[in-house]
Amino acid sequence: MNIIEGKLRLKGDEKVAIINGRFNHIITDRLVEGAKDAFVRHGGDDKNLDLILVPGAFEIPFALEKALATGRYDAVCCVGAVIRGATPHFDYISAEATKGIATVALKYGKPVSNGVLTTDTIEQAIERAGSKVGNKGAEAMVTIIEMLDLYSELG
Ligand code: INI
Repeated sequence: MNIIEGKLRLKGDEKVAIINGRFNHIITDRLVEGAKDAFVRHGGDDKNLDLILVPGAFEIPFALEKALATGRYDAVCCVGAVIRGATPHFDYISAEATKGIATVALKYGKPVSNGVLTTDTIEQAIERAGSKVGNKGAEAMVTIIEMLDLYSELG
């Protein structure tokens, strides 16, 4: 059986954007840090990494659509934090962000990852933004790196 699987390697010339929904920026700033660190550690060039800021997770799919339409990016890593405790419309925002990211990604056929935290409490968000449960921004960037390699394998 032939197994086709992306490797965690970058050539160094990949152009990647991080889109960050700034709402709950105490958390999302840490996700951006994690994503940037993962990009550079895997051989990405800091000069090829753009950070696009939007007000909240709801706006991420709109910026994603615009960013991919420019043709400038090989992949986009989306990060944000939707926290139920502080969000009466939690379900609406998290569902729209998730659905929108997937819809736009399918339209452009480029690697896109969803690093938008959806948690019940701020404590759970902190745990996923560089403490007990790791950094979901870093994980989202690693996903992009694997998918970039897989897409180049698949041609
Ligand atoms: N946006 C988030 O990213 N996370 C949240 O927890 C949140 N809360 O709590 O409301 C949030 N709201 C803003 C939303 O994403 C939009 O920016 C806003 O509705 C304007 O369109």
